[in-house]
Amino acid sequence: MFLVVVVVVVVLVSVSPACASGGFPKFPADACGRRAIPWKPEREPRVVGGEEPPYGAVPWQVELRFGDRHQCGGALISVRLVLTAAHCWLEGLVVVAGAHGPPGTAPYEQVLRVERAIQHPDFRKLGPYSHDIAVLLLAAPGVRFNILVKPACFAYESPPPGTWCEVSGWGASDPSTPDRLSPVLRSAAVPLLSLETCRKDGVYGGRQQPILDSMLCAGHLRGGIDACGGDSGGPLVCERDGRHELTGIVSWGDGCAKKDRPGVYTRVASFLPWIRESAREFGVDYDF
Ligand code: 4AZ
Repeated sequence: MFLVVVVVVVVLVSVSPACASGGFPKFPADACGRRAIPWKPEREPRVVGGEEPPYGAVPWQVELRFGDRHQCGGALISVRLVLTAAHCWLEGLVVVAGAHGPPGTAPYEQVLRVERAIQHPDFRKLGPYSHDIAVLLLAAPGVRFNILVKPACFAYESPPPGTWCEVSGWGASDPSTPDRLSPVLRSAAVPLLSLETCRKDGVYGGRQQPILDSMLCAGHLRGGIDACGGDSGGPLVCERDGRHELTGIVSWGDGCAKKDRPGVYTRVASFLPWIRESAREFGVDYDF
């Protein structure tokens, strides 16, 4: 009788998908971009810096830390690949998945070592923020996915201007103190703007950093809601058919939430061949 109980327990434990993923049911490998925790940030720009989503509602968000210090955001695109901004990268960063509040306080935090990093070779070539993208390879076996920690889908193309997307990060929530980080992850809804609007004279026209085709602007020309210091490298996702696609990476802007100064993002769809090539160089599978 005892033996039967042991066998049953062993079989149950070994087939239970929950056990392989830290207490949460495993999700299929193709389930990128679907959130298990419902969340939709308000579209009215009432709070500079957005709102605090429930834990796990931005499952692709990672934090880049240097020691105990917050450095930047990033986004999971597969078990071992993270996309971030090139200007975020410095040797010795660790990637934290499943983070929410101060280090060590979220129940499913995973601290992951970065095995290799590739900054785009043209970073800063056409202005201080051109080609602001880096791919990080996490040390094997990579992230343990669960319903609160999973990748965003890749955006093969950017949705049209006017589409509402979401930006998230631990960046400042008060633009008058851009160096004071938010203690918790925040997220905000922002509409995409056309390149034409963003290049206007009263916006980013005639500046040291031109708005390149490989950039994307999002936010409100009237100001009030935006990414800010510390959000860099983090995700701008847009929903399509219930899946969230990584459309932009927080890159730069003139201040935060100012009138006629929307946030500028790296346009992820422009870098598909380079990301593929980087994944190949790392020797990891990434089927896109
Ligand atoms: C930053 O310093 C930063 N308003 C990120 C985004 C923006 C400005 C600054 C866009 O990380």
